[in-house]
Amino acid sequence: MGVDGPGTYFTNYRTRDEVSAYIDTLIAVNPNVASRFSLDTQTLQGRDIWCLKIRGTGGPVNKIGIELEGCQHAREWVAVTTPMFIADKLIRGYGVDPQVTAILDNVEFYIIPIVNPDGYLYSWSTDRLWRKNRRQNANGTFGVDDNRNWGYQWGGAGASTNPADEDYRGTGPFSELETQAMRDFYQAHNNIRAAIDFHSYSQLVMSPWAYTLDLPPDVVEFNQLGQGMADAIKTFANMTYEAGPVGPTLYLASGGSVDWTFGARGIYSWTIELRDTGANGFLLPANQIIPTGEENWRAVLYLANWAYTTNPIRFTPGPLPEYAAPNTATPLSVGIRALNGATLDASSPLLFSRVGAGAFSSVPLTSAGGGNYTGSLSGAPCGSNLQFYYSAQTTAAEAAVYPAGAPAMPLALPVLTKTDVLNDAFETAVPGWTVGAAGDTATAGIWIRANPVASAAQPEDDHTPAPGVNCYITGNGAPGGQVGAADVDNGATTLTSPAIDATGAGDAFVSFWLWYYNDGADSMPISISNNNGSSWVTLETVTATTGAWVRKNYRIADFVSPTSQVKVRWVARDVNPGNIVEAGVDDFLLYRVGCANIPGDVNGDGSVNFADLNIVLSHFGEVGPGIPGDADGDGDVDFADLNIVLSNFGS
Ligand code: 0X9
Ligand code: ZN
Repeated sequence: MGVDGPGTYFTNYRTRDEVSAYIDTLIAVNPNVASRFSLDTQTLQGRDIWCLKIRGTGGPVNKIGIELEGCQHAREWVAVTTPMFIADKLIRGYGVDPQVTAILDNVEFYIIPIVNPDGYLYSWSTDRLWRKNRRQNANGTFGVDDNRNWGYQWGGAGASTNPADEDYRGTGPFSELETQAMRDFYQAHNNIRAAIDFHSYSQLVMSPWAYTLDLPPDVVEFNQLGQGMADAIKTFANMTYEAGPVGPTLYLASGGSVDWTFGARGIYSWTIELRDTGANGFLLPANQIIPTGEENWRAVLYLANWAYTTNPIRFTPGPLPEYAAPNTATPLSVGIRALNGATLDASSPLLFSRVGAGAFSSVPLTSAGGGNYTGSLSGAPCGSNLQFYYSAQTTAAEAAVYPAGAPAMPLALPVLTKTDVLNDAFETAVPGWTVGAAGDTATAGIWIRANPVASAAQPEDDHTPAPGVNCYITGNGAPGGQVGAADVDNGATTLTSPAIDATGAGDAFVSFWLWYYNDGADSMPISISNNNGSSWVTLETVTATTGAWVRKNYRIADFVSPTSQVKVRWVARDVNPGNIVEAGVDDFLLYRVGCANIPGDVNGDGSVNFADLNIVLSHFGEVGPGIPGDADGDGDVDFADLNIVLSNFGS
């Protein structure tokens, strides 16, 4: 043995005394990184529950913790050898393998190879297939299942009330000395972010919950990490371990460590069922100790790398308007939470903002409960650009910003007035919409304004949120009809908007929500006219099936110059009568964005006041393009500009 390697230690299962001797051997390999302590509570039979602590000598003083445990269930001997194998790799790899060194300089490991020593000894001395601890129950039977005795959702599904059963839950939450010891250990080590409870057998990598089939918060992260560990396991000997939450993957089991550690302490917690899948079951041949250790070592490396390199703070920004209204506060909301056992410093979230360039200033965000925060951007002049970002930190001072590129790449909101000229959800008849045009020959699927009836090609619901129900659609078939029911056949059907006034301050846009389905070589031209329909310019020719309502948005000046007689039309057509063609249009909007043009409103905030006067005076006499205060836009700031501001003062 010694520094070089474990020798023959992992060629066989080991008694508790041999495990203890090997813990001493490992500590002797590198006493600077490895040490042993016993949990505060001993077992009923007076045995210590040992913890092997491993941490690097470099890196930050405050490291996150990862806990690995085995042998809540006495007969699962490979769940003792596997955490010991991982301890061996960590201790011998420190200062030798750069990856291990980096991990141990950032993560301290707590390895508890025998949670249930009384049961483990009994499985060696008397009953190889003993599972529980060795408590004598009131009715004279022996053993409580430690992995049904933890205090989160204790006593729920998949835990027996019968002391004779293998999954007996005990007389109350944490009635057992082993689970008490573990609970107190976690409470004394609040840096622990991730934990793996090793069991055998079935080859599963399982996350919370075990007490319910409901999915936990952070299910996305759990699924990614679980699959990542299973993939890492596979790289060694191509063994398949299935990943998923305990309940759906295995069975419901309440009162387990995986639920308490996550539910009560926020730790990213796992139950790994080791080899095999049943050929040998609990009696796994000793020649599988090393390969089982190797493949799970890879899973632990994956988890540890993630745990210390991934910032635990997650921001979920609320919806933003497209534009901020000038001189009006813009409310903001953002969800902020800490993952992976970290705790958000509830008073840390800040909103940083600025108008245009310059320094950001910050104000605290206000907690709205449930991990949601609110804030507000101060009103800014029309035409300016609001920039902002969020920051927060954990109680361990891990800081994060959103967006991640801030402050260099903040969020931005243009400050402009948005004016709806025609906003038509097609719920009621608005005058001027017409169906039919010269050249329309379709014999079926003619545009109608209606509540759509689903087919495989047509939506059941319009786009407008409830109570909205109607849209324009290319015909309705009978409910439950075939895919081709009332689709467009034998030519074109044209929907045309009324003439709309797109003139006025700012830039005019047309937007709407579109549904399109086409299984052949058909296409739907969408066109715009600025002369009441005398001539048309194509906005887009849609060919691809959308399969959903999609938003379309066009700046009118990119196609035609905006006039008071702008029209839009959609020509759904079926060139080959055998094809399926369906189209829908909803939530039509013609709008303008810009700044109302008040003479003398040189800062564009919608009124002429001392702020404008001040701008003119402070730039008085300057010459050049775009000088602030150049009210008449003639390239200098002079008495003509001052006169414009004064004569419109107060408007
Ligand atoms: O039933 C168990 O405790 C575990 N399976 S085993 O065959 N090793 O006994 C699964 C445990 C799932 N995790 C939790 N319930 N915490
Ligand atoms: Zn087990």
